[in-house]
Amino acid sequence: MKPLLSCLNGDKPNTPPIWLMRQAGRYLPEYRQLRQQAPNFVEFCFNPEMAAEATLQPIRRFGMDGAILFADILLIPHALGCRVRFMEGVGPVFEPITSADALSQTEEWREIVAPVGETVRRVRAALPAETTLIGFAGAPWTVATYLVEGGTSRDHAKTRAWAFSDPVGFDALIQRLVDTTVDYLAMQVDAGADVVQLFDSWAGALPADGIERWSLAPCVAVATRLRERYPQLPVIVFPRAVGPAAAWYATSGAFAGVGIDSSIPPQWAAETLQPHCVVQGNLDPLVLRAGGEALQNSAQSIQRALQGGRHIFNLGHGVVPDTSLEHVGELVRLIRGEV
Ligand code: 1CP
Repeated sequence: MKPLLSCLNGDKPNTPPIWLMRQAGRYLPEYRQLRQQAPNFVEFCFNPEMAAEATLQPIRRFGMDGAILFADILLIPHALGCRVRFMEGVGPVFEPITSADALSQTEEWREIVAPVGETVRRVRAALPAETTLIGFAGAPWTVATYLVEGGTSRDHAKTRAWAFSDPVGFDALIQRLVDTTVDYLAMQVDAGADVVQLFDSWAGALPADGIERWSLAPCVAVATRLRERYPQLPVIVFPRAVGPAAAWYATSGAFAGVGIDSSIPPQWAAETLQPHCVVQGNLDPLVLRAGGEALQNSAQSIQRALQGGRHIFNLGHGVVPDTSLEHVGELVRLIRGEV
């Protein structure tokens, strides 16, 4: 029995299953040590032995209900010929693109991402029977922002300018990313992923009609096409910072779960989203970092607000690097009623 998978498939367990976005990564000393052994982050992600080890590290230490594949949302554009470099203290860097033609039209990308499939197979073989394996990809809009801006950006102004002034040209880029993402996630499912999540981290940068066209519609397209191939596959979507538009994702029928960021009132999510799908979230990562009473109060009030329906406990965004290991362990025990 896998509680997280069963919950997405319709069960309502007494305590919510728990996993944390960015549960693998720099707050773990064993991750920092492993990371030093790779020449750069891309090679680390494409090394199945190392990536499988990074996936398993938080499970060994804390026993979360879900293991998220160790990879990155930017491996897809990288494999499509837009090479990414992860620079210390800067983040990901690309040569900015201005046309969908910048992406390679060949099938070579499949070979480039094949090591990610091998990582999934290794993790699958090593995971405890009760742990759900979560595959993932970036949502087309969020991936597009990195390509158009050339990296991380605060306001995504270039991407929005392109989308608003040349919507048809921008749609071609989104469409190409939809097609590739479907096949990339199918590869992860074939290798053993139980569930997949789409990260739309920058969906909240769009105006409401833009959310509908460039975040919701492409995410629904990816999920629908995946479920044509795998009718039982649960797809979770995380449209960060979209506010009440989160309801569109929940009522679309395409997703088994919707992840909510910390700004969404859990009570609102219980009333508006939970009748349609599982709600995943939404403890503020900085509350986890703070620990103590703030952590206990906040985690319990989220759990209480969402306990009438199906809930997967998670953060509202990723674990921050200077989070204490004790706080993560305490959160897992707290949610399971062990403290
Ligand atoms: O080791 C290092 O120093 C690199 C830090 C790091 C890690 C641990 C990056 C660079 N990516 C990852 C792994 C990763 N990324 C995972 C698997 C591990 C896990 O979740 O436990 C996942 C699911 C992601 C997803 C990801 N990458 C997102 C979506 C989630 C989110 O945080 O919003 C995004 C936006 C990225 C892009 C990315 N990767 C890395 C950086 C520094 C960035 C840019 C982030 C930004 O623009 O703020």
